[in-house]
Amino acid sequence: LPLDERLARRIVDGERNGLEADLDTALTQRSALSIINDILLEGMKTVGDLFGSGQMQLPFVLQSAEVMKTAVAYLEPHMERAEGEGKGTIVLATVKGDVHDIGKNLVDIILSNNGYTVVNIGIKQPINAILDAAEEHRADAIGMSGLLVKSTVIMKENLAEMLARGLHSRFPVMLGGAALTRSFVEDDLRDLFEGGEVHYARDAFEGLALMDKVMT
Ligand code: B1M
Repeated sequence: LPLDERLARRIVDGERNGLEADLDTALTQRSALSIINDILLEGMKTVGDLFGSGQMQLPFVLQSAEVMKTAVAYLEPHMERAEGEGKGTIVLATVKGDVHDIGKNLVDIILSNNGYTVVNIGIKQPINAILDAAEEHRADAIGMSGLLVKSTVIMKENLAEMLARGLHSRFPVMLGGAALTRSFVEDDLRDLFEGGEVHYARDAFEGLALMDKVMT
């Protein structure tokens, strides 16, 4: 197989042997970010399709996710870092009940490489933990990720909780993850979050652009 296809295949098959060597070769041809976005994420998409249609079982999805994480960790030192720092602090979490963190961690990498301080508190985080971290680190914004449909409900509850505590005007919120839609966030949730700021980011780059806008 050609290198690109072989790399995507490694994600689908959860095949780690020889991964670093292939990544090294790929790095001579394209940027680390392009390897992630244009090759590895395509593999992850195939995994999602196969799992969704019942052609792949969960333990294999987990293996694919592990290879994806290994690849991202290997590529991270090769990513460009933009000049400047101190653009702001954001607390990032995957919401309560949700373990998916590959996307959240990509957002972390992209923001960290572009001048933000990211406090990544991990997966399955209840709103209390998110708000405690935001207070403790004097965050300028809160980012919540979630991939399950039920996580969209949790996000809504989290915003309601922020509103109830009067914290909506203090922390702008960015939401992301595959189960969300732009209209759900920008129409439904925004209506609920009156007096606060809630934004949708389709991917890590939109997340960065959004943060740059929110912070100015
Ligand atoms: Co799960 N899973 N999974 N899974 N999994 C999905 C999400 C699913 C769509 C698969 C499917 O059915 N086709 C489905 C959800 C269905 C639904 O809710 N309607 C699903 C399911 C059902 C489940 C379980 C319930 C399965 C089970 O146990 N029976 C279970 C849930 C456990 C739980 O959370 N409580 C489960 C478990 C797992 C694994 C553990 C095996 C593994 C996760 C490993 C890990 O993350 N450490 C896993 C995986 C890998 C997937 C798929 C295949 C891939 C997800 C992924 O990493 N994509 C996924 C299929 C899919 O998404 N279509 C699926 C790559 C990643 C980069 O994309 O996270 O979307 P994503 O991030 C994007 C954007 O969304 C955005 O930026 C990123 C790109 O730049 N973004 C943000 C994300 N967060 C952001 C935050 C921001 C801004 C942008 O600001 C804060």
